[in-house]
Amino acid sequence: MNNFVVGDIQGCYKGLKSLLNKARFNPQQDKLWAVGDLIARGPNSLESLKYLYDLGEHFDTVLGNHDLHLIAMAHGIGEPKPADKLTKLMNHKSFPILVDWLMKKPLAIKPSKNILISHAGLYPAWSISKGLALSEDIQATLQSDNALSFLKEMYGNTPDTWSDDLKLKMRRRFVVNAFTRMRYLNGMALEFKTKCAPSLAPQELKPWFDVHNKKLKENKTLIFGHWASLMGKTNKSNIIGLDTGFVWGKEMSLYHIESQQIIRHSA
Ligand SMILES: [Mn+2]
Repeated sequence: MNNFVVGDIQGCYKGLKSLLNKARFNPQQDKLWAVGDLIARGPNSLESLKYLYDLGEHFDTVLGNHDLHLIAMAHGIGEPKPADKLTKLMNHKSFPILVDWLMKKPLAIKPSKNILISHAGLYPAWSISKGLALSEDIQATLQSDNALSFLKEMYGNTPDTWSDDLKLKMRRRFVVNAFTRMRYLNGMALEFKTKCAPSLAPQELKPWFDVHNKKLKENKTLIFGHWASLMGKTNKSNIIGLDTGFVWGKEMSLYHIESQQIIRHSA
């Protein structure tokens, strides 16, 4: 059995299928993991989500910012943007089933002992086990009677810095932002505006993976997506960036866990 981790799919069903064919992914034997942002922006969000759902136990994912926004919209919170091309998905008879399925997914997941997958990365003050515990709280909340109030309170850029003393609502918002929207930090504060590659960023900003995490052991690998302008370049062998901007005409990336090789498919 092979384990593969795919970067941001963003509704690019044909690209996903081409990449899986190139890697000889066997949907009966292998397992596909995803870094989230399964949908939005690309042309085939419905087909992408149905295909991944139909993989059953041979697929798992974390939630990205677009997936969480889809869940919120399914609850009447926020409007779909025309650029997200989600109308067909949201009007389809399977939409409620697909949303229920997504709502059971976590923000962080361990495909094996020394690997953590999340959409945007791991906030540098957190250990992997702390990140997993914080993710479990959000996952449980999404499956509870509090899901609607959580979704309503989820949006916003504050607080920008973690503290163990944050009250529940602010703690959950920070956890969602760190796991699904983080790119740069200014000190320990999340900065949400800058999306460019590190060589072009203001000096005071550091990519999250360049802020030393003294709770992260050297034998641990972090896999993330979300940041297309990085084009996978983190300059660290244990930090694997898989968003390589397929939806923007570049490449879709697939990490084979057993061989540590990356397979790419160009748009
Ligand atoms: Mn994203």
